[in-house]
Amino acid sequence: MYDLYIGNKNYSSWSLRPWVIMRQLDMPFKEYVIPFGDEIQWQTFRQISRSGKVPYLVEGNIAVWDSLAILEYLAERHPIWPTETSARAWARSAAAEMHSGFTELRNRCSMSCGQRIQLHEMPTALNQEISRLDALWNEGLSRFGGPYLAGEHFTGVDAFFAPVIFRIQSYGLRLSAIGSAYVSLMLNTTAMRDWYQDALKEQFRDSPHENSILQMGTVLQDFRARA
Ligand SMILES: N[C@@H](CCC(=O)N[C@@H](CS)C(=O)NCC(=O)O)C(=O)O
Repeated sequence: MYDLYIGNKNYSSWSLRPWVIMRQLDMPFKEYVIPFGDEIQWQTFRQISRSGKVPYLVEGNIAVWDSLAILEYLAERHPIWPTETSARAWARSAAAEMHSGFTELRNRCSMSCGQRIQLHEMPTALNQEISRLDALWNEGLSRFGGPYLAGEHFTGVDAFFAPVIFRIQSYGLRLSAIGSAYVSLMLNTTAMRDWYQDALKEQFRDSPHENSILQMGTVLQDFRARA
């Protein structure tokens, strides 16, 4: 049994990555949600976590932090990465590209699963990242035959792009027909639906996240439970 510490489901993009694959692959785990902005909970959490950040995984006396390290730890025992070598190499490369890149998308389109937002502007750098994302997804889907990015099964690379799936939905970002079909498929997986439903139930609001969204765009709809 694993213990997984995560942030609010509405906002915590990094937490979604391990959670979604652990749920999708039916791994036994207990989740602990640490709401952003709740100082008491964060202070308590910082006493057990080395980085003070979520996601954070504990198994017995072993602790693992950072979403990439957590997936690699789980990969020692679970089918996180594709079995075929070239698919695995591609999946790891694409996941690493997401982990260290797409900063414009990350900064301008803060994850907020339950909201629909119209961005004030679409700078060239953001359009370039969306084109790159679309090209990358098209490459994986055509090379490995879909329906997931590296082939028949939901793997670590799908988990790494899961937060982007919610960002595309929230900000109405436009992709090719193949890219859009992949977004729909992902939104309909059991694990993504479960996360989304939990996110909508959250009544907690974190001012830094809310303010960053208002700075970048106009909120068109908010499906979250009333604060
Ligand atoms: N690179 C890390 C990033 C983790 C991260 O920044 N987590 C955010 C929440 S989504 C956090 O814990 N923020 C709280 C803080 O910095 O105090 C990962 O992949 O896990």
